[in-house]
Amino acid sequence: MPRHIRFPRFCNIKLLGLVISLSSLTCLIAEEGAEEAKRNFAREIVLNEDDVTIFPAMPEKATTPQDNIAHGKLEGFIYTSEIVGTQRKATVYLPPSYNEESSYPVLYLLHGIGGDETEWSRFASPDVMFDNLIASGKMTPMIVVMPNGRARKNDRAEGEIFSKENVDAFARFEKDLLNSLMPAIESSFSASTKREDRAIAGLSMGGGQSLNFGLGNLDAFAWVAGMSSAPNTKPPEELIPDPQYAKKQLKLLYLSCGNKDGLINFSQAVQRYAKQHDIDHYWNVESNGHEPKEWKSNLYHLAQLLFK
Ligand code: FER
Repeated sequence: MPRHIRFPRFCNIKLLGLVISLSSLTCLIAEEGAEEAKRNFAREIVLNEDDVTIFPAMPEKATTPQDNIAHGKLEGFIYTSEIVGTQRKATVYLPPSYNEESSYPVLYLLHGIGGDETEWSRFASPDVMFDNLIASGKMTPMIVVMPNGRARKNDRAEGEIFSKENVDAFARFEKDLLNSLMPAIESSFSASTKREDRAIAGLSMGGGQSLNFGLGNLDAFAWVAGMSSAPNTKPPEELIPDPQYAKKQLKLLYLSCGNKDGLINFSQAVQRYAKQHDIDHYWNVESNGHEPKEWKSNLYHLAQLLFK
C-alpha cells in the first residue's frame, strides 16, 4: 500500500467542484424553505362564520407596571440537554407568592421560528402582565417556562432560519422538553408533576410544537394552546387520532390566529376537526396579521383560563 496517494490535479478540481455543488445544494434547500414560507404567508384567507374575536380587547394597561402590587421574578435557567448534548437556556417566571412549601402548576411557553428563550419577554412583558393579572385575582399563580425550542448545538436564531436543520431542531425539541427540561424544572422548583398542572402553549412554530407535543402527549399535558400555528402543525387526524381520548384528557384546547395571517388555514383545519368531533375548544380570531400584538393579546386571554 502506498503511504501517500497523489491525486492528479484534475481530481482536486473535481473535488472542489463537488464541494461547491454540495454547498450550493445546501443553499438551495435553505432558500427553498424561505420560498415555501413566502408562499405559505401569501395563502388565500377564507374566513368562516366561526372565525371571530371571542374576548373583549386586552386593556391598554395590561403590561403597565404597578408599584403597589407584589412582583414575581423573571430569571435565567440552564439545564443539561441529553438529546442535544449541551447546556441549554430557558427563561423562568416565578409568581409573586412563590415559596418552596407550595406546589405550582407550570406553563411551557414556546417561541417562533426567529425567536429564542428571550422572545416572549422581549415583546410581551409577560412578567408585568402576569403580576398584574395575579394581583387582580384573574390568573392562577403559576411557574412559566420559556425555553429555547430549537434543539440543536447552535440554538441561536442565526443564518437560514427556514432551513431543514432548523425546522428539524424544532421537532427534536419534543424529546428535550419531555426528557430533560421538564425533569430539570420539576427538580429545581416547587413544580407540580401532575398532568392536570401542566400546560403547553406557543406562537407560530411554537404553536405547532404545542399542538404536536401537547396533543401527542396527553398523559403529560392537560392544557394545550396553539397561537398562529405554523405549517409544522401535524394534520388534524394525526394530531387527534382518538377524539374520545382527547376529550377525556383535555382540560383546555385553545386555538387562535389573526384574520390577516396567511397561515390561518393550519389553525382553521384543527378548529374544524375539533368542532366536527365535539372537542371543546376556544377559537379566537382577532383582526391582526402574523405579529407580536396578536400573540401578546392571546397570552393575556389564555393566562386567565389556565389551571381553573
Ligand atoms: C413556513 C412558514 C412560517 C414555515 C414556518 C413558519 C416551517 C414559521 C413562522 C414563525 O414561527 O413565525 O413555511 O415552515
